[in-house]
Amino acid sequence: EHLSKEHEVTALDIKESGNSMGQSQFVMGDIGDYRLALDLCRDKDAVIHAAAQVSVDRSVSDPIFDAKENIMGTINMLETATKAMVGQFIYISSAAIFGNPVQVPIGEDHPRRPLSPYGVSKLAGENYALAFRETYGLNVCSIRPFNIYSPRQDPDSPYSGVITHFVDRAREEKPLTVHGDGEQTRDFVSARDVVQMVEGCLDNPKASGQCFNCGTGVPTSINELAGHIIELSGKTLRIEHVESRKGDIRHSCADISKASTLLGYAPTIDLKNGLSELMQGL
Ligand code: UD2
Repeated sequence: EHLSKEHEVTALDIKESGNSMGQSQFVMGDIGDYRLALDLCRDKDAVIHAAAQVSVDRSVSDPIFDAKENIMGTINMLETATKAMVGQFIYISSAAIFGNPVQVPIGEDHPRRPLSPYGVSKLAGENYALAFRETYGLNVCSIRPFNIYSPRQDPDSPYSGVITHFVDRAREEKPLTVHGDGEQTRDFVSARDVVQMVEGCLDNPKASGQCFNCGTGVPTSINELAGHIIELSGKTLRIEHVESRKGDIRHSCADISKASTLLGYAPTIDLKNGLSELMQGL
C-alpha cells in the first residue's frame, strides 16, 4: 500500500485479504504457479517476495507443506524472476533463521541454527536467493524481520504475535496472559519500519547480495509490554502468569547497524507510539 504511492504495484496473493489494499493491480493466485508467476514478473523492475507459510506450529505438524510453500514457492519466484530478467529480487526472510541466540544484539553473521522446519525453510530461501545471484546474476537481497506488529494482524489467527493478542484481550477487558516470568525480551518492529527497509533496498546497489536484520535495536520484556498496554488502555487489567511456552527463546534483539550504514535505515516508530496507534478507539 505504501509503495503504491510512488510505484506501480502488482500484488499476488493466494487469498483476497484486507492486506491487498491500494495496489495498482491485485491478482489472486499461487506463487507456485510457474506460468502465472512468469507472466506477472515480465516487465517488472523488482519482485518483493513476502508470500509464505508463516506458522511455526504448522511447520512442525506438516513440514512437507511448509517446505513446498516456502522452499519450492521461493525457487519458483526466483526462477521466474530470472527468466523475466527482473532487475531486483527482495526476499523477506525471518529472524527465525537464528534459532536460539548465542548473543544479543543479533548481527547478520550470528550463527544460523534454526530450531523449526519454518526457520529452516526461510533460511533455505535466503541461500537459494544467493545461489541465484552467483549462478544467474539475479540481483538479490534479504530482509530478516524480528517481531513484526501491525494494526491489520488478525487476533483470531494463530500466526499473530503477542502484541495483537494483548491488545485484543485489553479490548475484551480480559487479563493479559504472560507465559513464564515475563522477563523474556523481544525486538518489536512496526510493519511501517519493515516497509521503510524494503524501500531502502529498492534500486540501491549497496543492498545487492546482502542480508539485513530488521528490528528497532531496542529490547522490550513481555512484562514491560503488558504494562504499556494496560497503561494505554486506561483500564484496570490483571496480568496472569501461565506456564512457559515450550522452546521459547529467552532474549532476541536485532543489531541494526549494518542496515543503518548501508541503507540509512533508522526506525521511526517507537513501541509506545506504535502501540497507541494500534489501540486507538479501544
Ligand atoms: C516469533 C515469530 C515466529 C518465529 C519466532 C522465531 C511472531 C508472531 N512470531 O515468535 O514466527 O519467527 O519468532 O523465534 O512474530 N507471549 C505471552 N503471552 C501471549 C503470547 C506470547 O507471554 O499471549 C510471549 C511468548 O511466550 C514469547 C513472547 O511473548 O516469549 C513473544 O511471542 P510471539 O508469539 O509474539 O513471538 P515469538 O518471538 O515467540
